[in-house]
Amino acid sequence: MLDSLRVIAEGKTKRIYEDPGNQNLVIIESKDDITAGDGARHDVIEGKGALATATTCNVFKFLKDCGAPLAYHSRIDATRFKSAKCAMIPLEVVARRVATGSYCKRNPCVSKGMLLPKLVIEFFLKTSKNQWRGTDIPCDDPFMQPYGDSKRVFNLFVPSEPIASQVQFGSVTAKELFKEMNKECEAPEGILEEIKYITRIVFYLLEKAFQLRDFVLHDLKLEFGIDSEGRLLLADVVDNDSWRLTRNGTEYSKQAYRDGEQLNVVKRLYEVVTEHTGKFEIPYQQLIFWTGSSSDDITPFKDAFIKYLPEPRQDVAICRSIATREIICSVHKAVQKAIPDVQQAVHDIPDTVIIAYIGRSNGAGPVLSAHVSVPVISVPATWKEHWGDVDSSLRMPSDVPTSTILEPSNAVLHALEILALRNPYVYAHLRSRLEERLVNQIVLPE
Ligand code: OK8
Repeated sequence: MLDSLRVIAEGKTKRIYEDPGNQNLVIIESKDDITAGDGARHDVIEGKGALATATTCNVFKFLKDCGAPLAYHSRIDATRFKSAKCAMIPLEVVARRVATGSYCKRNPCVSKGMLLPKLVIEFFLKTSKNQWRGTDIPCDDPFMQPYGDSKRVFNLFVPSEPIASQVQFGSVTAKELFKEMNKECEAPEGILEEIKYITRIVFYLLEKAFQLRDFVLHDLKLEFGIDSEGRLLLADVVDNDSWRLTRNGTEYSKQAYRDGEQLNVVKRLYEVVTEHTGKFEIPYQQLIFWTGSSSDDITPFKDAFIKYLPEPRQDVAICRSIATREIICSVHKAVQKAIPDVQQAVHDIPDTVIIAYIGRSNGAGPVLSAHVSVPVISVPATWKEHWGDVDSSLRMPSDVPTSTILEPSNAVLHALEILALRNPYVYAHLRSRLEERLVNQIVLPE
């Protein structure tokens, strides 16, 4: 059956076929080959193609649930899946949380293993046979360094040499990238910015999903394409060859093969990663807004919730994953109702955080906190007029661990940070916002 399909492209580790049933789709088949050093090392590991397909499909299904724009369509069998037919953008897009690999070669003043609190996003130009648009170049996949603050022009460098000791051997503009694909593109710089944004979000989603399974994602390589309707999509594959990934300091990704690990060990590492990616998920969680009266206006909390957790930008099915619930009940006046209500709500969705927004004597948060085992954040509603209201949730008896936050938006952010500990979707959005104001600092030796 496969023999009768037309091969559109073939690389070292995969083959792309036309889909005979749909001209807008292709079939991506993973092979058992594993290579390193641009083909310098090459082996065949029986079953690697099936592990690569399973990992890619696990990752793409998870990313789809999170609203990422994907070319991925559906799995066919052990080694093949369907994907939207895309004109591929000739870029390898790398996100880095930890300095390693070619990054350290280009930046020798950065020590290997240094944490990059602000994700570094890099572009490499995808080339083959040391050629770019008919011109000889000294290496394949050169590093693209933005020219000054320009988002339009990139100077080209050998990726494995210190940048400081090189003179660029050429340059490429955003427009030329899309010309190469025979796509006329009106705002190529905008597409590159969008690629960076999607890469960041995808990295954060996978970073948290792996953290929850005790892995550390160090870096990640993605590729993008544009489908027949002009949509920018994350395409190609995302498998154990696409990242560096450790657990208890042991390398589990293709880096283990690059480092010379035995093939049977490499296969076992790939099996473990496939198994864990199959368990990636978005948990079902709840944020309760508890007020003491219908006169307590929770609009600022709802606004903050939308600010920190915007609706996904893509038109795809999405579980936003956090159910919000409003409960109006004076704990002073109806304690006999409040306690079973809060206990039932937490029983229904155990992964819950409660914000108690109460005017005057804001003892509701502390009382709720004493009767459930989830975090309760007390927000005194009338502290501006009566500072003394704050005291009623500050000095607590033992075993009443409520926290007190004055600003509604900080209370919501605090609640989301708690939920983000177990929720890749929430983590991705909070982290994206946070990193807008972070910088990476290099400590130079004295
Ligand atoms: C890639 C991030 C890390 O298969 C070959 O022959 C070439 C192959 C290799 O292993 O040498 N190259 O497939 C590749 N290049 C980069 N990455 C690849 N998968 C990933 O990109 O997560 C790599 O795993 C940065 O890599 P760096 O530090 O080498 O630039």
